[in-house]
Amino acid sequence: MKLVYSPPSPFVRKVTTLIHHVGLNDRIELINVKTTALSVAEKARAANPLGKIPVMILEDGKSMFDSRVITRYLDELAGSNLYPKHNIYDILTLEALADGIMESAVSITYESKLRPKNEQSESWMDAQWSKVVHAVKALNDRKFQAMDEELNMGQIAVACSLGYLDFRHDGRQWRNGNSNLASWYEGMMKLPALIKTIPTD
Ligand SMILES: N[C@@H](CCC(=O)N[C@@H](CS)C(=O)NCC(=O)O)C(=O)O
Repeated sequence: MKLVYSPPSPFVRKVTTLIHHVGLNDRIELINVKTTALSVAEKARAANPLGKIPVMILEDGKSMFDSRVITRYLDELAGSNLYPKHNIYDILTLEALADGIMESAVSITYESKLRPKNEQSESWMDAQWSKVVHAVKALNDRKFQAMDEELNMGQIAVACSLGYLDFRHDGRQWRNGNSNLASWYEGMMKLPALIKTIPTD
């Protein structure tokens, strides 16, 4: 199997964390691409018409995306039970929240890094950041029970989303007023697979 990926992407990190955690490294060849909304990598487009990563290419040549589909597939393949049946919808909801944080945070990165200054919209970036703020506050207030259960994919996704905020939006200081979540994140960052996948440019 092959994974079309890029180390800074938080969506990719969900998948690579799972791969390290369950020890599937030897079975997956990594194809590193640089792709953005404004400049799509050929290899990403060839495997996913949307041009987005992560994309898995299976042994039979079929493509699989997006991150939530790949993580479920690999979890089943490895038998790692990171989506336990008894609270699957809580876990998927937590993962969806984390993915939403990533979407808003990545879109702010694109707006601020890819577009010329005079075309950037501060109010649009503020609106995206406001989604992040509300999501982080809800996590801090422990509105999602799956955060405090055995290790699951929702928790890994949340850790990847917060790691991305540190990586690209450090100046916005998500920890302010969210010390409860900051301690939870510190605990998560003891997981070796999360340490191995800390984002880099
Ligand atoms: N919903 C997708 C989102 C993936 C995504 O947006 N990936 C970004 C990298 S962080 C990307 O490929 N951007 C290129 C683009 O938007 O064309 C997932 O969960 O995999």
